[in-house]
Amino acid sequence: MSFSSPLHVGRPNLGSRRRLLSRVRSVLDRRWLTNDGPLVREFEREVARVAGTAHCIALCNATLGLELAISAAGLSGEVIVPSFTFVATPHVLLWRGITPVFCDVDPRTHNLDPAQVEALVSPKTTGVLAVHLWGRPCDVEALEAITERHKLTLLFDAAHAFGCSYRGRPVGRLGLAEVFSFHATKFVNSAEGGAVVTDDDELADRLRLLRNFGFTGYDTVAQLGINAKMSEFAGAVGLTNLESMDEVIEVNRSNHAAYREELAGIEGLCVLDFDPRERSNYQYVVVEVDVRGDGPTRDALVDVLHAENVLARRYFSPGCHRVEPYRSMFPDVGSRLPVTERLAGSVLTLPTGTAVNRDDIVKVCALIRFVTKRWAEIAPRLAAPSPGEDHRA
Ligand code: T4K
Repeated sequence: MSFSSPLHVGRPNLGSRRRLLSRVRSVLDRRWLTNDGPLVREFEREVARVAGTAHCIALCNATLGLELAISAAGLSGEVIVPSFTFVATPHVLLWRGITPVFCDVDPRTHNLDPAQVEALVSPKTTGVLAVHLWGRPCDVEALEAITERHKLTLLFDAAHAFGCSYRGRPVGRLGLAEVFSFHATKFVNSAEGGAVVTDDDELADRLRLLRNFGFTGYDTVAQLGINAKMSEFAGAVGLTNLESMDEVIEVNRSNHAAYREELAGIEGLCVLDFDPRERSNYQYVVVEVDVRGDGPTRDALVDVLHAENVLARRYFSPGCHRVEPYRSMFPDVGSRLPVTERLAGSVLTLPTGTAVNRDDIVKVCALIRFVTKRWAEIAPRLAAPSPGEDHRA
C-alpha cells in the first residue's frame, strides 16, 4: 500500500505550459521584468475581478501583504489574532512592534470565536486580524459588530480563501482589507506572491507607496516604504494559473468528496466540510483525529502515513503560542486557548490538488482504515520492531 514517490500536501497546481512560456517570452521581449509591469497589472485586474474589489495590490508574498496592510491601516498597540494559524499571521504584528493577543477559536469552524474576541478588547487594542482558515470564512458579521462597537480596524488574512464566498459575497470585500497568498502551495499560485484587496481608495494608494519604497514620482520619495513588488515572471505564472482556476476547484471538490466517501464510518476520524451554499476552493482536506479506545493518535497516524510516503501535514501544530518567540513572551497563554491546544494536537491535512488522483485517495484511505482498525495489533510492533517485521499492509 506504500507509494513509490511521495504524495505531498501543497503540490503546486500548474496551468498551461504553452501559455506560460509564451508569457515568459513576452516578458523577455519587452525587457520589462518588474516594477509595475503589464503582466502584474493584468494579474491585479483579474484578482480584483474574482474578489469583487475596487483595488488589488499585487505583492511578492502574503506575509509582506499582511505587514503592509497593518501598516497602511495604522494599527499599533495590541491586535487580536488566532494562534491556530500559520506563524506568518502573528509574525507580521510583532515585526511591526505590535503585540499579538492570541484568541481561541470556535471548535466547529476553527476560526476566531467572536465572544472571546470581545472579551480580549483592551484600551490598547487597535484591531482584529482574523484568518479564514482552510478557506472557510470567519463569522464576519459578528466580528464586524464587535469591531464597529469598539472602533477597531478589521483585517482578514485570506491566504487560504481566494475564490471563496461569505453569504454569497466574495471573500475580498470583507473588513477594511483582505490579504491573499499566491504561494506555490496555494490552489492558485504565482510561485511566490500575494495581494491586498480593498475598496478603500486611500488605503490602496498608501499600499502602492509602501510596496515601492515610498516613491511618489520618478525621483521623489514621500515616506518610508519597502520593496514588496511582484515580478513579471510571478505575474506570468499567476495569470496562467488563474486561467485554470475553475478546473482546479473542480478537482479539489471531487478529491474532497472522494476522501469523505472513503473515510466515512472510520471511528474517531472526521473530515471537515465546506458549506455547499458558498463558493469554496476546497484547497485543504482537513481531518480531525479524536482518539477512541484503541485508535491511533494524530501523531501516530501521521508517522505511519509518512513511512508509506504519504506526506500528510500537521497544520497548524503546535499553535503559534507554543513556538518562539511567543512561547517565551506569553508562557501561560495556553490556558485560555483550550480549543487551539486540542486542534493543534488532533488535526492533519491530506494531499489534494491536481497532482493527486482518485486511485491515490482510495489507497491513502484504505491505509488509514487499515491502521485505525488494526491499531491495537500494529502499535506494539511499531514500538518494538523485530528484525524483518514492519507495519506495512
Ligand atoms: N497566512 C496564512 C494563514 C498562511 O497559511 C500563510 C502561508 C501565510 C499567511 C503567508 O503566505 P506567504 O507569505 O507564504 O504567501 C507552506 C507555505 O510556504 C505557506 O505559504 C503556507 N501558508 C503554509 C500553510 O504552507 P510550509 O512550511 O508547510 O512549506 P513547505 O516548504 O513545507 O511546503 C509544503 C508542501 O508543499 C511540501 O510537502 C512540499 C510541497 N511543495 C512545496 C513547494 C514550495 C511542492 O511540492 N512544490 C513546491 O514548489 O509552508
